[in-house]
Amino acid sequence: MKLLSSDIKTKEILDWKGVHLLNYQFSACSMKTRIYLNLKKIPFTSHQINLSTGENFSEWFQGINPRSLVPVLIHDGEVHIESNDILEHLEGCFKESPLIPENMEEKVKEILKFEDNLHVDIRNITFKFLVPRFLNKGKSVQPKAKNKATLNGELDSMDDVNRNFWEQYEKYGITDEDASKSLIRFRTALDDLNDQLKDSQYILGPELSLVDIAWFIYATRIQHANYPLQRLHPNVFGWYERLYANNLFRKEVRRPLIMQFVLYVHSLILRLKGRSIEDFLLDQ
Ligand SMILES: N[C@@H](CCC(=O)N[C@@H](CS)C(=O)NCC(=O)O)C(=O)O
Repeated sequence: MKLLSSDIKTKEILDWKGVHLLNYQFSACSMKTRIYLNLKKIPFTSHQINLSTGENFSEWFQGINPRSLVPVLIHDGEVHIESNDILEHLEGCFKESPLIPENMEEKVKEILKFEDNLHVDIRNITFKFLVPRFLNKGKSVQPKAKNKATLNGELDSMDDVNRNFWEQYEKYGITDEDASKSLIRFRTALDDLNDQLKDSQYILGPELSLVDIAWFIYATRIQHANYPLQRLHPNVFGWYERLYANNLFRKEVRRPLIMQFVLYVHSLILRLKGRSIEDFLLDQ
């Protein structure tokens, strides 16, 4: 999705030349775009927007993406949001080593749409089973600027969605009901993927595509949340391991040791309390 320059309040970025990615090291959608840029060998400048401190709610950032989400691509002064749209836009500009197999444009679009619809589910799973609530306590969801954000000159219906998510999360966390629904949706999608990968090296056949990059990120995240991918979907696990062997994938999903340690302790606590992802799966 390309934004109109008249909707951009942070005007300075309209002069930026080349490829710039506003992203956060540990955001799933950001990882997706970084892996893509690595694989395509597209030189880019990375600008970190720290989601854990709420930098995405700053006036500067919201003047670029009113939805307050990363990643954002700034390509020769044009602003593109939505990670899958960003990949498709870049694929249209950088034709070498294509990552959309010939005559598969529609199929790729369809799968990416499906993947995007699961984003709320991966978020529920992440904040229920992976990230402890106290880690989000320092996040400052700043009050909305008075003048409403516009997209394509119209009020954006997604404008307050992210802000509302954090307000609800602060009060109630992720409810058991929402977490269970999200787990079922993911398990069903992974079952289908497992069938697709039975006799195939990549999701769409013998060639690596955008769809593999997108699903690699989900497979990483759900395993970090201790989902038993190998046991429940062995073909997906095999495919994941093949991609993970490639450093261009692996380096973007790496987590510092201290973070691994904190998340490990949290996972032990969940297990002791009978609140782990495995416990929820048993109840389904
Ligand atoms: N559909 C969007 C989703 C973007 C999204 O939700 N990004 C997350 C990180 S993966 C974010 O910026 N969250 C902001 C926050 O946590 O406040 C896309 O694919 O780009």
